[in-house]
Amino acid sequence: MPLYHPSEEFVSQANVSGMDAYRALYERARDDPEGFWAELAEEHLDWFKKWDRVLDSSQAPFYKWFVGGRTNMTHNCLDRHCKTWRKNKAAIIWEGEPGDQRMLTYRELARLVERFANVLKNRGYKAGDRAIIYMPMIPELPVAMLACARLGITHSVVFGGFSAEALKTRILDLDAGAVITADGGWRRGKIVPLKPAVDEALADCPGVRNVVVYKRAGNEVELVAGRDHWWHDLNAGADDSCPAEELDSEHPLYVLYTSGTTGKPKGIVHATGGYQLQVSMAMRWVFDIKEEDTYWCAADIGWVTGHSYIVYGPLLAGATTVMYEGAPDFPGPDRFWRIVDKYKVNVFYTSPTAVRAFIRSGVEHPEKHDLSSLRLLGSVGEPINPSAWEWYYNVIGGGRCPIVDTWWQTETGSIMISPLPGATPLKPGSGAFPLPGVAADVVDGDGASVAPGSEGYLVVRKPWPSMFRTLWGDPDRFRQTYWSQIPGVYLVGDAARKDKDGYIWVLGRVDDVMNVSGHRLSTAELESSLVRHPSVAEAAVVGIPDELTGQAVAAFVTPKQGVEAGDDLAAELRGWVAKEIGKFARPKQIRFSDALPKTRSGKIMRRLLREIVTTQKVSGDITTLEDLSVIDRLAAGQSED
Ligand code: 7RM
Repeated sequence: MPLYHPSEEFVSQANVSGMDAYRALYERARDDPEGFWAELAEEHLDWFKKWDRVLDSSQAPFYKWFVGGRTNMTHNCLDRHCKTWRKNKAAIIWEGEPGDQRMLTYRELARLVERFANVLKNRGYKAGDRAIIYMPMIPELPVAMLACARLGITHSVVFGGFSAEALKTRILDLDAGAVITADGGWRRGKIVPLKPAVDEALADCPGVRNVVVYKRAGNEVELVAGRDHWWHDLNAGADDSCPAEELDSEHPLYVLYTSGTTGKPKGIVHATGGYQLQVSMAMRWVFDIKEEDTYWCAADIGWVTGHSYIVYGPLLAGATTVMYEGAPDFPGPDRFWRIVDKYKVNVFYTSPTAVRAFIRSGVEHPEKHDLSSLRLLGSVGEPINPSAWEWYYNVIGGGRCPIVDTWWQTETGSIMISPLPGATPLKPGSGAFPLPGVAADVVDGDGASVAPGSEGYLVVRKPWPSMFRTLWGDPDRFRQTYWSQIPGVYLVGDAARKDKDGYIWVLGRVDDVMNVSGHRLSTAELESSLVRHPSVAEAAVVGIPDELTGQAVAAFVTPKQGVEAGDDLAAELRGWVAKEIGKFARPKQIRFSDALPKTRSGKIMRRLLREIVTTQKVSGDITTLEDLSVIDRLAAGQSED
């Protein structure tokens, strides 16, 4: 396999220049993690009050970082920069799908954030409260997040593609007191309404006292008197300045829901101090961020990638972050390259799913545009196939841009395993090595490191500053799911291989979590949704490899007695899932069968279903199967989307 070395030109300007520099950082962190992180925390962030202790492990796995320290995320993202020449630097360059543009300087962004923080304050919200943010990709989404952070209101962004039902579950789980939303947003030339979903969800959420609605798309909305307010009306009566609350380092900054192995999504809780430090360092080490860079992460802020690398990371770094509202293929498949060319983007971060879609639509689209401003590319969300990597490297990067294949999770908060672009020789498809301060390893079932060349479970052996602190309202599940299989070690849930040179190759999930276009989905969540449909008796769902989306959903459905199974029911179930969870979760394949393969203890054998959808037959062990004839009957009755 060829190694791709960074050019001398790249190495000489890099923040971490050469492998020796990486190794020095890595070893320093390994030998004295607390000293290492403390030094960086002093150098790269402001604190209202310095911490008493760097790390408190006394309640492990409920670790605490920078204990006793006081800080505020928005002070470090905004006020700090506004005291310098950066007050007039572009913080956010935004492009709406219809082609409208906005550019917000650091000072202008600070003004909008402080004003909206006053709106929330005037409505009685304060540190410790929770707010749900359900918005399109417009500048007011980061403004709302930062306004919450300024006051210590823990925010939870719900991806705009989620349905009313998914929104309701999250509002109730968090017991949120406010919802910040918009009338709608633009996607593929159409308005996607958001406010009606909020109305539907709120029918069952009496705890929400105020809904603030930003007018983006102009679609008609109903405002419930006393509860709902236009953003612009409340803003008009609010003051422009609002001091940042001096919050505890461990204050919960946000909760982001992610799929687990049960039907109930997990509320991943992130704290303030450690998170802002590690995210800052990733901007420097991984994205090699420079004062003059135009940086674009093309994710959605509804996922953790957008939290850490569209909003918090770039603003902490004082960088210019690009934000785009709409679909990558609207009005044509070259929209992304048009944006790169127009704003002369230097650092570009996207997902393997997106890269596969670009490959499918053809090289003529990137070739129409001048992409020579690009100097660094990134990938995140799933393993990138080596062939897609090479296409990305050659066609988009012109053979001159290192690719950082960044492995991390909602739980880890920040990038954990990645090449450093001016140091690491690249192997297409591998995330290479752990970042300094990250004790990642590949182990067997007992927690022993595997030999080079072997596969095992990916783990993190030591706490890290941006780690999630708990699961909202469910500390037992936090301990149980992540810290108990191998005592004291964080179990990631991914399988990985360490090769002869120590490069880590992440292979995918070991549990029943699917990854569709970089969106995590649990089988259980989908199955519960299907089974809620009046015609469905039972359902089992597995992920199948998909050229475009990485994985796609295949559903096995047993209809209720007397219900006619066929294309009509399949179409109805797809619509049902779209409404209950979101369009991206719609099953690609639906197979109807009168029974599902189960063990004697009643557990559905998804492994067999996976084999059936991929190979059309079963060759593995079926000795625990209760009814062998089920297998033969399962191949029938498939419906493709
Ligand atoms: C950032 C994010 C996390 C899961 C993770 C992996 C997979 C993410 C990579 C990857 C291989 C990568 N957060 N994953 N990045 N697999 N190489 N570079 O995606 O919580 O939504 O998903 O995604 O399985 O556990 S996430």
